[in-house]
Amino acid sequence: MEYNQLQDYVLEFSLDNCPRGNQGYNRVLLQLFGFTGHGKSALINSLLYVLQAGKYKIHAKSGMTPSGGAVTMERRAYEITPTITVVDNRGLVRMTDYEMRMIYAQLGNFVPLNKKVEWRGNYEEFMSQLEDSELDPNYTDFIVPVFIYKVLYTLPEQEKSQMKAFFKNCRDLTGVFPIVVLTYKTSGNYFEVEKMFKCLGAEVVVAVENYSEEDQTQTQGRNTDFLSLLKYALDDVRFRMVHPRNPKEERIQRKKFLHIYSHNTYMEEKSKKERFMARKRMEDRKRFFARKREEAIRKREARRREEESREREEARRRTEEAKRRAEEARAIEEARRRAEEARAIEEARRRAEEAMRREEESRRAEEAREGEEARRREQARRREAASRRAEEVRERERVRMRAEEHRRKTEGSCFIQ
Ligand SMILES: Nc1nc2c(ncn2[C@@H]2O[C@H](COP(=O)(O)OP(=O)(O)OP(=O)(O)O)[C@@H](O)[C@H]2O)c(=O)[nH]1
Ligand SMILES: [Mg+2]
Repeated sequence: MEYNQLQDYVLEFSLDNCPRGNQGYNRVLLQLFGFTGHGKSALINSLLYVLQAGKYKIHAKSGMTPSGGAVTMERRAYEITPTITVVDNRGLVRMTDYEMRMIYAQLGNFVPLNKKVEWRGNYEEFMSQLEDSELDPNYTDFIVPVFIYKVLYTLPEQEKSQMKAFFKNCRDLTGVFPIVVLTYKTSGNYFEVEKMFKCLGAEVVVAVENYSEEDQTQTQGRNTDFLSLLKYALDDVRFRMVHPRNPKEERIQRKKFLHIYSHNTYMEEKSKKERFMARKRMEDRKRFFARKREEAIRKREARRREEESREREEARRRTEEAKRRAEEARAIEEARRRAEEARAIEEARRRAEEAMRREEESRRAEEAREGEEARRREQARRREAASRRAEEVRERERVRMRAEEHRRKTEGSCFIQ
């Protein structure tokens, strides 16, 4: 189909022109879903830019929050052709049960438009909100789910099965597999991502590069991607409108689905919680016994350590005692040795004194003997001197007598003459 034909097809599509007329539907509602920041609002701006001749305008607020949280918090509808309305739903952060429940509630048109979408974690609150939707029931929208996914994002392995289940639930809820729109077409390998979604059950995958304030240059190829997306959606509507439909009945079916889904997830959550609590109780009990066992081991260990330390103390005390005794023995031995030494010294001193005394005595005796000797010698000398003097005296006497004799003789001779 040529570009202009494609555009006309989209712009001129009317539910009234379906084989069985509109069957009670008055608009095609493209319900946009997906993770936050993947380009849902940007897609609405791009669709309006492509379909309404004129300048690029921001209709749906698009961008990034500094915290990485969602920009679109309200469920808002944008009419892009007289038949097609696109709904910018609140995006997913994580595919938790309660976020998914709210996604299905939005998808089933049970959450009011233009009001802040609150994630209801509580089952009862969620069910009451579901009932509130009966105040203004909407069963004239022909719902087409459209899942928006950024090519650059890598879906964690464990979320792939959740995604598959999500697609199946979308089909059960709306009667059609969601059309997958890959944004950021030129920034990543969208063939690979397309393959992944096809493997997860997606029937139609369209890659687009969204327009933005910074990037408004329209090309035929780029615009064709957006128009093709709309054509796929309308073809699907036309395909389903071939069969007789009952919008009220479909709404009831959607509500039943939501009831069952919510109830099942609630029961699952409840039994998960119960299993968790039972496991926790079991673990608590295990922990309690383990703690008791540990305590007993700790006590035993403490007792053993106490015993060991007592034994060590006893050994230390014994060693100390032995040391003390050895010290005492050594001290006694030392004292004995010292006494012995002192005795020996005393003995030696005594002996030395004795020797000295004896020496003194013998010296004195020697001196006495020598004195005696000297005295005797002196006496002998004196006697000798006396006998010499007596001899001398006798000699002198003899000399004198001789002299006298001589003199007398001399004198006698003189007289004779
Ligand atoms: N380059 C490029 N940027 C895109 C594309 N699609 C969206 N963006 C940018 O991605 C950012 C987030 O886009 P939004 O449209 O706000 O995302 P959202 O899914 O509406 O996010 P929430 O409202 O937070 O759930 C914006 O800055 C967009 O300009 C795309 O195809 N290519
Ligand atoms: Mg948004």
